Amino acid sequence: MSAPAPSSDPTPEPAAATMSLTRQRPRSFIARAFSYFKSHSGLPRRASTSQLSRSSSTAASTCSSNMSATTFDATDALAINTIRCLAADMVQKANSGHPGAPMGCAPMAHTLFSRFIRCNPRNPKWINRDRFVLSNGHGCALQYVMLHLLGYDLSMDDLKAFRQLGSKTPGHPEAGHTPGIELTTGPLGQGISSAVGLAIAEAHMAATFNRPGFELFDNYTYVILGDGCLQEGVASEAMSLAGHLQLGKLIALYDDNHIQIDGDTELGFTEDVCKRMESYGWHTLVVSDGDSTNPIAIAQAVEAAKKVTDKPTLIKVRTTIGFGSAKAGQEKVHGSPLGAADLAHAKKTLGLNPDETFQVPQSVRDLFAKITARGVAAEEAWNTLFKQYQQAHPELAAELARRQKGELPAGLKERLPKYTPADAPVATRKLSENLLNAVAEHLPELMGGSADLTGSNLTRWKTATDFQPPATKLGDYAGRYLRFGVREHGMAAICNGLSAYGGFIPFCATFLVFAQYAAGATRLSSLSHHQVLYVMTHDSIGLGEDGPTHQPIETLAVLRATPNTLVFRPADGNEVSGAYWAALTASHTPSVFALSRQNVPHLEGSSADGVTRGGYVLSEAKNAQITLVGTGTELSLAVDAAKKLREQGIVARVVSLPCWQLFDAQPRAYQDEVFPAGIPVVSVEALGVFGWERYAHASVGLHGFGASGPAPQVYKQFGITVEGLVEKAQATLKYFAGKPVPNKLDRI
Ligand SMILES: Cc1ncc(C[n+]2csc(CCOP(=O)(O)OP(=O)(O)O)c2C)c(N)n1
Ligand SMILES: [Mg+2]
Repeated sequence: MSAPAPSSDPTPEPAAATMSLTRQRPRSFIARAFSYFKSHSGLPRRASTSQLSRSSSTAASTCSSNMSATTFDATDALAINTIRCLAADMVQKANSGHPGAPMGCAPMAHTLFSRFIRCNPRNPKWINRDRFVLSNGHGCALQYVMLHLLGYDLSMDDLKAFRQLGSKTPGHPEAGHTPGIELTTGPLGQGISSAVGLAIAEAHMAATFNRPGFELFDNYTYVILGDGCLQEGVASEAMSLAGHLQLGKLIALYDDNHIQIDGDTELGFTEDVCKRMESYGWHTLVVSDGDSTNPIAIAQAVEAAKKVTDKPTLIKVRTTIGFGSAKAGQEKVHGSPLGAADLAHAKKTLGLNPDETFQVPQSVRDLFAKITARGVAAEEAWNTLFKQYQQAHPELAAELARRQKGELPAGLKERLPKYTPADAPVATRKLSENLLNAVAEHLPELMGGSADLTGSNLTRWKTATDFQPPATKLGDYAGRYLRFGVREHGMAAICNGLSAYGGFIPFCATFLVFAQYAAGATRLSSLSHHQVLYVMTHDSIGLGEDGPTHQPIETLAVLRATPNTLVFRPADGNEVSGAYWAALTASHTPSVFALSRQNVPHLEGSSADGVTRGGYVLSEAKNAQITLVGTGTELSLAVDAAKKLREQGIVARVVSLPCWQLFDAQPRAYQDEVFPAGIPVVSVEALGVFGWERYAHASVGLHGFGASGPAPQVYKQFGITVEGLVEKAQATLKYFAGKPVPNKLDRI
């Protein structure tokens, strides 16, 4: 196992060091610049006064002379080791969890929270707070300890209930569940990617609301991330975009411990991470000793990062996983309790009482009380500023307050387009564009874009400005249209970050089939209650010639199966309006719009209000013998099939079911009106039939992948036609002749 290599040359070189703080240099420079602060023994040491003053004076010589004083004392050292031991105690008590990352990352977390992060534990939702994201979420014992010490509503008993049912301290951080947790993390790569969204949000809010003398928004986004996060593709997508967007207030600390579950990172992760990040447009720094309880080098690096305002910064911090444990530096300490003997050993090594658990020395409590007070005061000062802002800019202040409350602008519903059957047939993606053109100007919290399919997804409204660094002259930070590039997964994760920031309704777009590229993040939209609008076009075999690679046969089934997700497949203009309205008013739920490439007629009886109930009767018929149910582009097939059946003396009624989740939430009496008992149901959808057995006795749809060809021919090949539906209806009636028809709504 590679532990931090002791430096062979402890003499700092001021000139080289100064350069290293603004730009990543070859390791030799950096190692020498920071090695002075290193614990050469590899073991922790108490910060002595002489060491501190020496480090401090060296700090001044290695950085620009006006750097704010950043010194640490013995209480800081004790705090860092207390954090390490508390996290290890939590894992030990839970008999499961990850002690290694918290013990290794404690100096970084302490430095950030004690010296940099402005947050008010008494009001975790203060809008201009600095955001902290633990992207290596398996190390969450660390985050819970920090939140506890800072005075968030997280007690010592909550720490003791780590990973237990019903606790505030679940096995990975869950946004909305624990006060102070900004983002759900644990699926590696998500945290850093959504943090890019947080940083975009800050830049946009600042450009929109700040006025001379009123820096309402200037918060930083700090991230700790590990090897796993940097290995994940989603992180590359989002970090690449962050570099392009020049998000200078995004600062990521990389827990460079050379260890992951399988062992040393030598096994499969040997790239030069800093070089990669630099090529993405990031500023990079290296701290060669991240273990020290005198973490001045980390503090200096963060200070240096803050000075670079046109690039995000990655600080690669060399740490030792499980620092203090006898298993330090080994993968064994990644994800198992230390065990009683090793835990006692660690406490002893780190200068704490080996016989005590969950100990917090009074001096550490006192230190954190000061940090908390500083955060409370920071918000108070901001509140005073905001009061003055209200006087100076009353309209902007009211607008900001509205957005923070999550209230939609007055009169928005009236702006949604309405259609009649006399209107010309048009693709539902185009109807979505019409809607965006009608509402986007009046809905400033709407921000998003497409993964390089703007012309296909039709998501850019006529008056949109791109969100771009002003220096590029391609747009500005007040712009609301994001050019995500072909980065579907990063795009969805970024939207989660925008939503988590507050005051936004983010949207993103691609072909429906590529929602599966984004699945890691779309799942977290649902779990974390992020209101993200997914505009997913080319929603069936109806996309035609691009063929089965692009035809989303199973995608809607997955999304429909995901809890807290609204999936809409609207059939025409009124249904598109209904779908958007339902999504805009579902403030804690993501929505997916499955939209067509091909034109649809506006149907008699179609209803925006009906969509908000999930399903409704499009055309009723007395003494009906069969119900035809469809969604999206196939609803008109059901209407035509009903007419054909009528010619044959068979009475059919037609139901539109654009959103299963909303329909399932209706009272049973309403559901019974839509699907009356005793009448067989036949469904039609140009997708896989999976799932339709919930409502239908027979289904017209796909039983395998689609095919490449002009859409009408592809429909014909798979029998998704008026004739195919008529035949299926006839067969269904024949099957049930003289037999009872089971009620599909009867579920135990
Ligand atoms: C997307 C995803 N894949 C796999 C895992 C399981 N997992 C949790 S931690 C981990 C290793 C991560 O290594 P690193 O980030 O270096 O963490 P360290 O061991 O240094 O704490 C893995 C594979 C996960 N949480 N998320
Ligand atoms: Mg690691």
